[in-house]
Amino acid sequence: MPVLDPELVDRYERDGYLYLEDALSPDRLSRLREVFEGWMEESRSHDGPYGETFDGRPQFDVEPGHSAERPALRRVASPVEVSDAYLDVMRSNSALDALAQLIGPNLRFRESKVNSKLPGTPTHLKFHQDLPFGPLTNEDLITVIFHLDEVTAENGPLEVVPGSHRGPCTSTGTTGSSPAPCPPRSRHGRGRRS
Ligand SMILES: O=C(O)CCC(=O)C(=O)O
Repeated sequence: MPVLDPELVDRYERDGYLYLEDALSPDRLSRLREVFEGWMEESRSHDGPYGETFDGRPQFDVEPGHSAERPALRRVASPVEVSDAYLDVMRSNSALDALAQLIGPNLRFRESKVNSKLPGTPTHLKFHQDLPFGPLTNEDLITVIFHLDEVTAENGPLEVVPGSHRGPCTSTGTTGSSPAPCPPRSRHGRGRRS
């Protein structure tokens, strides 16, 4: 079912991103926040990465300087594996219909994570392109980000470069992992599906 009007579809194709307001209800947002706060509490009893995802990565990762007194959980890998609230949002949310409209209805879920941007922490998520950092081999992919807190200019807002999805692909920037070389452009490329 189309949920985006043609002007928004054109904007997505031109800029490479869309901002959808009120994508989750306040109830669902506060449930996600509550679960995250529980994880933050739990992290007090760990002094390094802990837990394990189905594919063998640490589930919970903490900032350098994390302690029981000042817990600093910076990332939850695959929260959908350990929380019904996150799983429920992944399975059903208003962005899904928009995704189906933009890249086609035969969607496959790839991964989920929570990035927590705590004040004054040493972890910096610098400008990067996901293609070499995934690394990804196919451009028929959309990242959906739900902001759990109010986003302000001061609290580590996501910034985008409109149109940069058209290239060039650069392996610069860092998320703490090494980028792969830019892959050749996929056969299908990005574009509207009929
Ligand atoms: O959390 C953010 O603001 C950006 C996340 C991102 O770009 C990434 O995880 O690749």
